[in-house]
Amino acid sequence: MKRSIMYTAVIIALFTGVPQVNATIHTISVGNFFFSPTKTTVQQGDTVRWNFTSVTQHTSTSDASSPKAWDSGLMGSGSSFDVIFDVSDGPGPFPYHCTPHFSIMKDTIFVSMPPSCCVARGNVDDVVGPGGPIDVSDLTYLVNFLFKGGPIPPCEEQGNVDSVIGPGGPIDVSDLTYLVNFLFKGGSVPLSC
Ligand SMILES: [Cu+2]
Repeated sequence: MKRSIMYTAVIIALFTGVPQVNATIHTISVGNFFFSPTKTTVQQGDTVRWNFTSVTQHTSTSDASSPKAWDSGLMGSGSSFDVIFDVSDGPGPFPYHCTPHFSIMKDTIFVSMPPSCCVARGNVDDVVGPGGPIDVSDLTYLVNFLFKGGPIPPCEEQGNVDSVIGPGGPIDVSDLTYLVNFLFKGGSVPLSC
């Protein structure tokens, strides 16, 4: 009984008062008849913001082949439109265009994936390894990411505690459950990278 009360207290503590880190905002100007800069590369969790600068209206609209769909609709000078490229969107690339000027206004957003970063699954907050401990700070990081809009794990695979699917596998509540079981309930060690 005592153990489960302590466990509950830890979880409640984790849901409150964890500081957050803001992701980067990448700005792209939309003029007559261009996007600038083009071929922007972002990190997972970053925002791309299109600032429309011309009186003539344009759009930022994902191509049919883009793994993520968005459409700003027609926007004129002074308007802006944001898209967040999240872990669940995968690595892309994400081609897009301006609907009325699709033949001349084209661009692509790239999302960089951390390459072969995995030291130990469950070591969610640490890319400095090997030997970094799997501890409560990893649990805190994962809760913050999943429920509080916190930063993505520095190595996605390490946040993917219960999976051997590798980069692109989802980080979800089952990973949190696996980590809680390991840390507090004598559950299995997180799977190998
Ligand atoms: Cu246009």
